[in-house]
Amino acid sequence: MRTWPAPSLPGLPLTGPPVRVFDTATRQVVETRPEGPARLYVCGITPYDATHLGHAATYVAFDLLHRAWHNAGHEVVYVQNVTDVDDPLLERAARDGVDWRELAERETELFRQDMTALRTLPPHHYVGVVEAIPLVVEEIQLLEQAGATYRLDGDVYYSVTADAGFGEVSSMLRDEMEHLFPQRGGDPERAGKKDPLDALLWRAEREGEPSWPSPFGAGRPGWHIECSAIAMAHLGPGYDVQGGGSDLIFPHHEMSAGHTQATRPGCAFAKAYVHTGMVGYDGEKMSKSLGNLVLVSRLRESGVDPMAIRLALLRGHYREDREWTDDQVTAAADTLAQWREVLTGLTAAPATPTAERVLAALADDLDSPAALAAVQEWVDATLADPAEATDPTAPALMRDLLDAALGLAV
Ligand code: 5CA
Ligand code: ZN
Repeated sequence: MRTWPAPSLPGLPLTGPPVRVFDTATRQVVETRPEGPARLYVCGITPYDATHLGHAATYVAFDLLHRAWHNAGHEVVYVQNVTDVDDPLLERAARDGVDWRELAERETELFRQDMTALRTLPPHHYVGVVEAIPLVVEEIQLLEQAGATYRLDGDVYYSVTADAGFGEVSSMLRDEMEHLFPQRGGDPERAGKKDPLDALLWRAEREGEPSWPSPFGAGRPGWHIECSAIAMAHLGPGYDVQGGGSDLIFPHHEMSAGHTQATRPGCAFAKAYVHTGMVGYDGEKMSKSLGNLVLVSRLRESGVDPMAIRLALLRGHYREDREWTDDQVTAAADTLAQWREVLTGLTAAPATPTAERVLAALADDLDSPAALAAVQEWVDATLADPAEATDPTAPALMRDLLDAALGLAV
């Protein structure tokens, strides 16, 4: 798929430290150790509605990781999918009487525009499921050969018992898995399944729905297999970070990892699994199904500076669940106005120590609140003491730092 245009990325005169992230599977902060390019996969949108601030928070968080790796001197290969055929998309298209392909393309295009406005670095491979169907079919065939599948009325299921490591991504107890599975696309009640948690790999053609020919009969992919197949084709096993919101820990990331590990014994799907907290609004998780959305595109249309949206999102730590309130963007706009004034000065307080602190904070599990606090201290020092604010190189360095490390064009 077409991705979106890359924002400019200034080079910095200093290098950031090795990047550490909280890994859900081992429940600790781990140092990433890319061998060759750093390899990142982030689960993309299901394009049946416009980008809301929860999505934006998640993609901005992984953009910080992309930038932290870049600033630590790594080349990065970033892959993101688009779930452009799945139940919620087909249901929404049917409800609204639009072609599912048109709906998907329209919302994906809006997402590209939102991501461009927010200055998130684009993925190198932006892959829709529809275009990845041959990859999905191949991956299901590998699972079949590994004895990890069974048929049920024309559908193909994955046996969770096939991966000895099942449960290692989420560390969830069976009870919790059974509770979450039906809420997140699973069908534990379906008669004939070997285990209620077994996941659908291929759904046989149904009246009025799109389908593609395959060795298992005409049909379409289940959800989790798309991310296994796309990640394996573009990154390979043991890639550095699998990312997404915490609502994807189970079943989605557990299953995507399991699908891959069942066919490649001894290989981990990813080295670390990184999850963002949920952004809420009016006391509930912001979600397309609940409809309590604050849309990035709507804020932009109403004249809000996208950099104020980005700054407001960066003020929370990516791992915390948080509540969006409408005043956050106004407060962020005020801060940006103050920073812009300081940055247009001919001199400022020396900025190298601040740059070191900012890069260190971001390399330490993407601690954007600490990075922003360091920036604010520098701004305050520059404003408070003109005698200290005499460094002519500082404004340019800070401008480049804000852009390269935080994605803020100020
Ligand atoms: N297409 C699948 C992934 S393969 C999907 O989950 N799509 S989505 O459109 O529902 O979500 C896209 C991304 O935004 C996912 O990483 C999801 O975890 C994240 N996300 C969804 N809602 C929120 C929220 N309220 N706060 C933070 N992140 C969210
Ligand atoms: Zn995914």
